[in-house]
Parts: sequence; structure tokens; C-alpha cells
Amino acid sequence: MAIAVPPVRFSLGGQIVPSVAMTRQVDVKGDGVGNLADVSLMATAYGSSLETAKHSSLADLNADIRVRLADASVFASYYAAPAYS
Ligand SMILES: [Ca+2]
Ligand SMILES: [Ca+2]
Repeated sequence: MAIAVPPVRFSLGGQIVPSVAMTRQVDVKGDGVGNLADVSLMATAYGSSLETAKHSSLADLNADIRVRLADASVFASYYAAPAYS
């Protein structure tokens, strides 16, 4: 299941270009459903940010470059939901 995250705005040479829509997969392990396999990956990355070794962008479900409670909350909302691609 792809969930929408806030749009990313880019700037090139001081000129702002249009934002880009992004989504994240709750089924981070890719086995077809949000389940304990995904929780394991999220737990490993929990508390990380982009500059830390344990960071996983897959676990950063709200795309704020940190893996925190907000990401776990998003995951909990979709736990056991099937992944459609
Ligand atoms: Ca999964
Ligand atoms: Ca996050």
C-alpha cells in the first residue's frame, strides 16, 4: 500500500521549481502485507536520522528523514493491510 507523504520542494539556483508528489510503501519488506517483518525493519531503524548508520529511508514513512514515533503511528494505521502494486 502506497501512502502519500508531504510534497518535496526543490530549488535550483535560487529558483523554486514545482514540488514532487511522493509515496512510501508500508510493506517495507515487500512480502505483500504490513506485518511483523516490517516492524522488525522499523525497530532497527527507530531513533535514526539520515546521518546515522542504522537509518533506513524505507522506515521513514512520513519522509522527514528521521524514524520516529510518527512513522510507527503511520505503520500502525496500516498494519495487516495488503499491499497492492
Ligand atoms: Ca511486509
Ligand atoms: Ca519519519
